[in-house]
Amino acid sequence: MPNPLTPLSAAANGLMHRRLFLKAGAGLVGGSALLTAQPAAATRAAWMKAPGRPMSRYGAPSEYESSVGRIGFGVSQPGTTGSGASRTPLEYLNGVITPSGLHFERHHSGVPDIDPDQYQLLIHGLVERPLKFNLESLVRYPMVTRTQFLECSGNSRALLNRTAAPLGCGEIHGLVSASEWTGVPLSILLDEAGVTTQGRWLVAEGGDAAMMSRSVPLAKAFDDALVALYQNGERLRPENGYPARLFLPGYEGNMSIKWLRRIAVTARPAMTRDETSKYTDLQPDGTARMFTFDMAVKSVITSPSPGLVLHQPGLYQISGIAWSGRGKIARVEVSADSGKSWAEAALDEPVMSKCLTRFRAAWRWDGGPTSLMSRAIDEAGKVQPARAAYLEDNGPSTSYHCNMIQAWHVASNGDVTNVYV
Ligand SMILES: Nc1nc2c(c(=O)[nH]1)N[C@H]1C(S)=C(S)[C@@H](COP(=O)(O)O)O[C@H]1N2
Ligand SMILES: [Mo]
Repeated sequence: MPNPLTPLSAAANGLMHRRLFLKAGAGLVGGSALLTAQPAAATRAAWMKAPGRPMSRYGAPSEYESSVGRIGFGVSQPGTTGSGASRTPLEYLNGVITPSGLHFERHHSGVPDIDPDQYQLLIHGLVERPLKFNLESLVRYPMVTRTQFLECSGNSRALLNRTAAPLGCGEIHGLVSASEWTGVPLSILLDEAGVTTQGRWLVAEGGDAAMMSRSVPLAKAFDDALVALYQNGERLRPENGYPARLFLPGYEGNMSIKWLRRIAVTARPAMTRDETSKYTDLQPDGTARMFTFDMAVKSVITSPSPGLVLHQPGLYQISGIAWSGRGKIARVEVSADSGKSWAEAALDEPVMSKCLTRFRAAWRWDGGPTSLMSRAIDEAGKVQPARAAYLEDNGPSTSYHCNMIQAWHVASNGDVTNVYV
């Protein structure tokens, strides 16, 4: 039996209407301030009694936040230093932009140290005029800025484990980040080179020791592909492709070739190692699904999530991120009763295409055990699937593009854990 719904409830077990997050409703969710205000003049804290520190050349987070860092950093097999991944600590962030220093990293052979003065990008193959660019020439082309996510197609793979692993939000889902990317539309460079009528694909190659190579349909290249030079206002970080990377909005992260050194226009895909032996999904009928470009619609509650304990019953803000490689997020629904009833969450504006979208819902926790879940729907009408439905559709051998619904169990002592419902 669902709980009786009060006028402000939107679903069972304490989920409240999203209008609480509109201005007029803000007062209704207030009242959690720690102390009643005292006259301010009475006391002066230690940090008010002497002048503070001087300016700094390049700012860093507060030292009190020093525990916040990339997850899995430094974990790699002997002899493979720099090959592997580190993840964004999603549960400690809010809004949608990932600070550049916390953007997830996925390197197949470490971070190359590229001298910007020696950097070159070659465009050749089925073009009328093969072209070579250096950084100085690249920055003279028209640039655009877009705030969009990048997600490794191996993200959230831990949910495929038979039993729910005792992992946190960033550990499971932290191979997604969002940045403001600025760069030159690839279409402009391709137009200058003059793609011939046989050109259908391009092969992009990285300037790292792995020489990561992927085939990209020319339609994507002419749609919204960028040669990205700036990330969150500053030059790309070395870990994310300095001095230039391919950025393919909404596509699996592997295709956004970092340290981009060469683009060859071709008639057919090149069938590189990273689109044949890797980044393909074995289907129940024994065939392999390849060229799975778009990242599917997905969401996860970042708070509450494991490691963030609920200290007492009462009012909480459920908050999380939702995204889709197919466009904008249309709606996010939240459940506080293990998926039996759902309430629509409020979305932070602006909702951007192929970007993370922050959602919020007010929840009155009665102190009882339950599971919290979120479910995203994108503008293409795709709905994030439940775990059972995902497994049925994709079979047991897939390991990329996992977008099933995440459930967080809240115990009566306030501990939050990964569960399957
Ligand atoms: N040259 C090169 N490009 C690369 C990779 C790489 O190892 N080398 N890794 C790919 C993978 S698998 C992903 S998910 C993204 C990760 O980008 P990031 O490290 O900036 O988060 O870059 C892609 N581009
Ligand atoms: Mo990846």
